Amino acid sequence: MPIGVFDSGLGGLTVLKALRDRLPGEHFVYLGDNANAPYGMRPDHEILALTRAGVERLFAEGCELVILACNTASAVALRPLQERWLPVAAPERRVLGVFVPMIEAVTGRPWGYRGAPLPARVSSVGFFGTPATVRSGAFTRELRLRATGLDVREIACPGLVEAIETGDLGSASMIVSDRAGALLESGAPAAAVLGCTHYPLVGDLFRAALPGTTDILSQPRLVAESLADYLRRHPHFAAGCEGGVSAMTSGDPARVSLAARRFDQAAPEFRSA
Ligand code: DGN
Repeated sequence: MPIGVFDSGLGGLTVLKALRDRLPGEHFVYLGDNANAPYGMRPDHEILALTRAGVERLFAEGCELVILACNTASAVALRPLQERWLPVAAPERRVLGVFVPMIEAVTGRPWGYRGAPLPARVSSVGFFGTPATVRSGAFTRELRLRATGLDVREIACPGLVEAIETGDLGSASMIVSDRAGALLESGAPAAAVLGCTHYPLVGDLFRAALPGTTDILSQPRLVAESLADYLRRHPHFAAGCEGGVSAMTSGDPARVSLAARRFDQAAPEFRSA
């Protein structure tokens, strides 16, 4: 059966590309909620309702496993969906987010670790995200369950998604250097997470604004590695159909297909959800 990939819009194509590169034998169905994007400035109850609707749409496409490529949806909606909705609505299906692979990379131990919190692989980490993701505090909360003595600093980057979507690199550059400056006020962290689907698209700006000693973790690559590992442990969610990709949007398919090529030259043609 196909694997669903949900995003608020087109940013999740960065994750989809890494998934396709790492798992060429899988079939992915991508759903971008372009009609309602961006999510980053929305209240939590809207993000939850929209994410649930997106997951239901992907379930209707036959996906039994859905990845929330969107950090905002992962931060705000994943736990409520996994804990309260899924066990009742579709107990045999799974929804995974993009935070777990980052937590594993920072702590240096697997998600399933259930012992007492231990010192992490790194001593300090900076996390850049949308205002909704940072407001949720989900990254820090999940880390603190597993790691002691870790200096975690979350930095919201309002307006950065919008600047990237409109191709306004001047504004993007100003926002990145301002926000990196805010992070560096209390010293350079050992690692930094670009915790938004869009930020890897301006990864060079973050690289230039942060010292060379700060290790920038690549979320799309880590998410793809983590999914490959998950499928090894849960083989019944893997393949069973030919490798490939299809894409749906809640927005205007022609316009979205055109915009998608700006994110990824090889982006698939979108159909209406
Ligand atoms: N996909 C969102 C995220 O990763 O946080 C960014 C776009 C948005 O909806 N704000």
